[in-house]
Amino acid sequence: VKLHHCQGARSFRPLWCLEEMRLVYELELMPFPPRFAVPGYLDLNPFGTVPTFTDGDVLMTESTGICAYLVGRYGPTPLAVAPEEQDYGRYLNWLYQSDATMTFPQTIVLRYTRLEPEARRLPQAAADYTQWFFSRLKAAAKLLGDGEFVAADRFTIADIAFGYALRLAETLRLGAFPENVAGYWQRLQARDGYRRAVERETSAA
Ligand SMILES: N[C@@H](CCC(=O)N[C@@H](CS)C(=O)NCC(=O)O)C(=O)O
Repeated sequence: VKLHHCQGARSFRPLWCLEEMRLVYELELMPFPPRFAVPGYLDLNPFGTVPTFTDGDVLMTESTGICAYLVGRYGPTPLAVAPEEQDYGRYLNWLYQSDATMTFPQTIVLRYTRLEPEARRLPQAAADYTQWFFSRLKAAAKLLGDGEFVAADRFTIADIAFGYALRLAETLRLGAFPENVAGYWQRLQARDGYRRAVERETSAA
């Protein structure tokens, strides 16, 4: 399997999953944004975004969807929660909300504080979407409670999905996390799989 990745981008989710599962893979690290920076990239992925993941004829472009593919196709693994398990719904909810609710507002902040040229920056949009993120994070903190992981009392790809949203917020220096979320994020970063993913990303860079 092959993963196209840019440093710090959402493609870190499948990279982390590949490392947690100890699968063999090829990593292509590209400059950001690849749609402009990598000639021909749009022919591979018409969205021009990262990740792009290929497995033979399979082409995928959604970071959390790729994690779900990996645990389904290359499992069984405790990283997946099965439909028979009590926390299946909770697991799916965290999987989806981690990108749609917890990552999306941050991309607006990123764009209008850093990626756009000075003249097109929008401090008000950045401030509003930072606030949007923190009100969602407050709700997420309530759902997490004093749990060690987000679902099923074990580390799963739902933690990878949510963990990346926290990684991005930290990179963007959006502000302090609620205490239980801060402790949770520390625990995730102490994992061997997380560290291997960071090392692989760093050495590829
Ligand atoms: N929902 C997609 C979003 C993918 C996405 O928008 N990736 C960003 C990086 S985090 C990107 O490639 N942006 C560059 C662009 O839009 O050209 C996912 O979770 O993978």
